[in-house]
Amino acid sequence: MKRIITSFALALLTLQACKQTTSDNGAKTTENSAMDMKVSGETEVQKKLDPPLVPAAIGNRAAKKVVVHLEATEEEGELADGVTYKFWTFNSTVPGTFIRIRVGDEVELHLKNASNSVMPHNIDLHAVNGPGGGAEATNVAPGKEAIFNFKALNPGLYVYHCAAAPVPLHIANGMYGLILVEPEGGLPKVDREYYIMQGEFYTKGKTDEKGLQEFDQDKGVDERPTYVVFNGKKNKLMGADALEAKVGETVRFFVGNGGPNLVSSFHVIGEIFDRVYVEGGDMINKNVQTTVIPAGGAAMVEFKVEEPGNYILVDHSIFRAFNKGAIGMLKVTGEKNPKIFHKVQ
Ligand SMILES: [Cu+2]
Repeated sequence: MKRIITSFALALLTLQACKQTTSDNGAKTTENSAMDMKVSGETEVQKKLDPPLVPAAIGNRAAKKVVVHLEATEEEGELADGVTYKFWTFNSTVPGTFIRIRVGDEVELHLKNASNSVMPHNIDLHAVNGPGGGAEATNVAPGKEAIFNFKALNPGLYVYHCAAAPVPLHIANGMYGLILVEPEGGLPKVDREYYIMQGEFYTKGKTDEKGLQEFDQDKGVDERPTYVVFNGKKNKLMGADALEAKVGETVRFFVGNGGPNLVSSFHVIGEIFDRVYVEGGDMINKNVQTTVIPAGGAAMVEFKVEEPGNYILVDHSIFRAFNKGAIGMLKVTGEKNPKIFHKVQ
């Protein structure tokens, strides 16, 4: 009897020692074990791809050192057809370049500020454990470069943004993006991945008023955006820029919300999210119609496309979609499937 009790106590102790969080997606990393992970192999220089594209999946590789280059820029671009705006960006796109690493990776992040910038900029990555998410360490004057190192301890999909003063202005002008920290062993394989980030813009002129538009501080404070958009432009992901998939494929959207003010109710008309990584973390919700994405937050949504057609992406706070620009399209091609969907008359 004594021996049984001893072995039971031993088993309990072992269980305690191995305590770890096992998430729905099979991630088995604790912050402590991530901290102890050694990096190995060749240093990777992260590829710069423009949204809605993302770097290839990490898969099963070991933790390594990754060098990320970002450049803060201030440049004019199109906010809507015939409407221009002086955007502040990371790597000349809104949102900025998608950063893709795995838990345990050591990142050497270079933030350059373009020589023709007027303002200092920096970066706060929500994936970082450390003061300001790196903001103080990267405050950089025009023409200069700052470098800081961090180790990714927590898997998930995280927002990064500029946090230079005045913070709301830097975010309102488009300085945000996403960083994905994949769990050990990677994310489940899917056929397509796309990067979508919502943000609001506050202009002096009304929605669609032509010409170069200035930032409107009062509208910003009052949370009355002139534009709510995906990927930096009204109706950006429509027409030639629509996303694509084929019947039978699985699709994953990395969806972020830069804000600066609004919470997004992300929805795809005619589809149901089979899986949502709630708030970009480990928890998975299934069979979701609309997912809430807070300002400064993100979510991963996955679904299989069963029927050809045009599927419309919206913020289901619906005036934002049809009047202010938070609308996009996923074009699905392939064989019709009358068992799933057909018009009778
Ligand atoms: Cu900035």
